[in-house]
Amino acid sequence: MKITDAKVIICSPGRNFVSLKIFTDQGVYGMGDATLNGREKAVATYLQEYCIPALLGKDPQNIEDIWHYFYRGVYWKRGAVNMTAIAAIDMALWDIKGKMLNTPLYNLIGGKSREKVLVYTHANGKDLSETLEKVGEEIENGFFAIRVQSGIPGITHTYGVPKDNKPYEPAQKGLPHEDYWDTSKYLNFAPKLFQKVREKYGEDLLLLHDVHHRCTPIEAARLAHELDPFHLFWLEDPVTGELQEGLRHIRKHATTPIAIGEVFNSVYDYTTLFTEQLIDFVRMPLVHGGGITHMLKVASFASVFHIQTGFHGATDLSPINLAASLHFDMAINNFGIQEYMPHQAIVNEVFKINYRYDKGFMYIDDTPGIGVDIDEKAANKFPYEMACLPVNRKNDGTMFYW
Ligand code: KDG
Ligand code: MG
Repeated sequence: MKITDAKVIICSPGRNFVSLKIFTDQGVYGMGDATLNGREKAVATYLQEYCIPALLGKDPQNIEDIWHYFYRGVYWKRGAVNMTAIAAIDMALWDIKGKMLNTPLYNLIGGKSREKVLVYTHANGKDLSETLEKVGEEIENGFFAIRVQSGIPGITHTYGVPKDNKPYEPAQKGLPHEDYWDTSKYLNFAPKLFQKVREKYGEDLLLLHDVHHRCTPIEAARLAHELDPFHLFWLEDPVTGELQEGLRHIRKHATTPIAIGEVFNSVYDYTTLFTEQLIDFVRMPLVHGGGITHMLKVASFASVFHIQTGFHGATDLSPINLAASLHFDMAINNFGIQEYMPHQAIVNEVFKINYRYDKGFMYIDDTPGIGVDIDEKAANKFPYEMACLPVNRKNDGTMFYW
């Protein structure tokens, strides 16, 4: 069997997505997600200029070998652009294998470990009272795991809270917009928010919160400690994760579970975090983490240390990634939870999906392979529009993490 052709499809139904389609001499093709929010064309060009020419003629059945060809073979290992391109190739190859063997992806990676996938959604409000209302609405929608983010008194616009009641989408057209951030205001407010949520909705709700990389290790330790009484399911990205040792501070002071890694792309980003048991959930998604082949290894490594998965699933990851993640979530033993931010309806005009949400869980059908296809005619109606994630400054103008 041989790869005969491959193409990159860039479209923007409400937001930008990059997809890879790999064709074979057996008439079967595979689909992979290659979307890297705000840097879409970097991955697309890398695929078009360097990866696709090298793929032609290779046997798509040899997924492991092709993975290492693009990981080791380029010499320049790791990095978000590289690992996203490898992920797209890898997903498309697993999709082809499933189609050739006429079986869904979850059967190729161990079969079903469960019948449905626990998901969490987002509840966001411009202030505390609106946030409490939104939590109530999501409970009505059947969710029992909810990520809570709120506007903070004294900060005009906060991460995770949509502007002007629009659907949440942090990337904005053109070059990056500038936001403003104040950690001390946030640290004073966050414990009050979770106290109110618990008072109003009780102990049973699974509560999650995303710090979005904005604390120093010692600030994160204070926050995690002050949130301990509210028994969060997880506290996400309390610190920017490059300094793996920084997580030790949090562990010394708190038992709030920690999720980290949506901006990671390699198992080597996790070695200290795993072996010292500094985290509880792996956030790195298939699409940025080198695909299914690499993430199977990361998940196995994590399982040794009682660490579970909780894959990133924001709307800037395409339906192909979401479907592949759901197969993965179904199959592995140490699955924890899956983030689920529904795409806007217009996205499903382009992507034909095989999953559904019902009462707090996601279900995936048994279409062979990953099971998501793209309608290229529909995709052509939505051309790429440059959009970037914002940048953050402190009130004296200092550049900060977004
Ligand atoms: O592209 C960036 C978003 O995916 C990210 O800001 C969303 O942090 C996020 C989350 O946890 O969903
Ligand atoms: Mg996050």
